[in-house]
Amino acid sequence: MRKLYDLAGADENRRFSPYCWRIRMALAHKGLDVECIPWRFTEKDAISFSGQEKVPVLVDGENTVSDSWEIAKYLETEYPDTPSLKLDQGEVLFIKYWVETTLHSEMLQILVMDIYNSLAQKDQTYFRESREKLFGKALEEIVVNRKERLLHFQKLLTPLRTTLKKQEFVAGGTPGFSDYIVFGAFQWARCISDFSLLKADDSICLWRKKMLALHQGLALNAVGYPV
Ligand SMILES: N[C@@H](CCC(=O)N[C@@H](CS)C(=O)NCC(=O)O)C(=O)O
Repeated sequence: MRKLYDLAGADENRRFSPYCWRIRMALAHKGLDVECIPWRFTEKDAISFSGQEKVPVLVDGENTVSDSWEIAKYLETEYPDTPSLKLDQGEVLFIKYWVETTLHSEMLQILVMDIYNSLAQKDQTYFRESREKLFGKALEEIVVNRKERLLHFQKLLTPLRTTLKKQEFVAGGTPGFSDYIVFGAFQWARCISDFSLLKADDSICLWRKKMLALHQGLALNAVGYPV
């Protein structure tokens, strides 16, 4: 059986990694079954066989692949007869870096306390120490101005919003890995926090609804908060 090491909170069914979500969606896109194994930040030993310390890690028969981008490329090469993730368009890489450097970082500063509060106790110290070092302040201080930050975040979404007014999905008429990359970020938020990132009339909501419903509601049925 194919296995995916997947970040979990105190509740092992709360799976909230944006990087793991892109891969879960990509596997479903290709119709590939997977067993998702709950993994906590401090369980580095459990994935040491992959030669690095982060999830997602995919174990597919004899093959072990880590890093969501490498996994997506692996799936395209290894399963050429399944629906394409449309990785061959070079722009996907731009989406990846835009999401990772801009969206994730803004979202983290909005959600960091919600993440902390949802973590298994053994992960909380590690998470607090590593993230406070990253931002140079206490987690509680990072989120104090999150209402103002939200307005800035919603502005950052303008290119996404405008694109989705003109086409059904980020990748065009049908979803591709670009959609899963962007959606992974929104699903991260939905699984960990009840804080609303989008206004109800934001056109991005329509796309998010479609993404939640894909693959028999894979993302919609996950443990999380209503959007
Ligand atoms: N570049 C990696 C990033 C993966 C990543 O950052 N994963 C997080 C979970 S969302 C992680 O495992 N972090 C471990 C840690 O912070 O110690 C990818 O695309 O897969």
